[in-house]
Amino acid sequence: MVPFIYGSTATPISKKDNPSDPSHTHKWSVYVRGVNGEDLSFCIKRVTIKLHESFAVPTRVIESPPFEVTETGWGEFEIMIKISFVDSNERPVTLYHQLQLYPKDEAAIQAQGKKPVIINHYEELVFNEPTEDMIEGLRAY
Ligand code: SLL
Repeated sequence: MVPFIYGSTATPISKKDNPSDPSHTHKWSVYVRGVNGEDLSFCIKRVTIKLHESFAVPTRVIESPPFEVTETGWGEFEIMIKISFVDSNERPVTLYHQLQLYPKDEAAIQAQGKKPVIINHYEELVFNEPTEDMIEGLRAY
């Protein structure tokens, strides 16, 4: 069993931080990583992250860690995250994450200032027949 985190962090940016596109209000990252930031490449081969179609290149394929996309933008949307494994016998796993730029309640928006909005989901990968390499990797995890 491999515990991991997927989610996003988003920080407001001011126009002068992003003069090329003043409509962009936030800088954000979406990621898949170990619960303490560990590198999961011992079992993850590739992470495909599908963004909203308003992005010039919506599908991002990440073949090496960090399995992460950082962007600037203006809106919230659902992100598809597909995880493919080193062991090709393991079926890829598809997850959905709602990108959140703004805190949920009014009080938090007032208090926010430039603090990031962080939404993390904790999940576990269960491999029925882990390979020797994976067992070795898990020992180090
Ligand atoms: C909304 N349904 O209207 C959502 C869509 C899309 C956000 C949000 C694009 C950035 C760029 C961007 O931030 N799209 O132009 O590269 O709120």
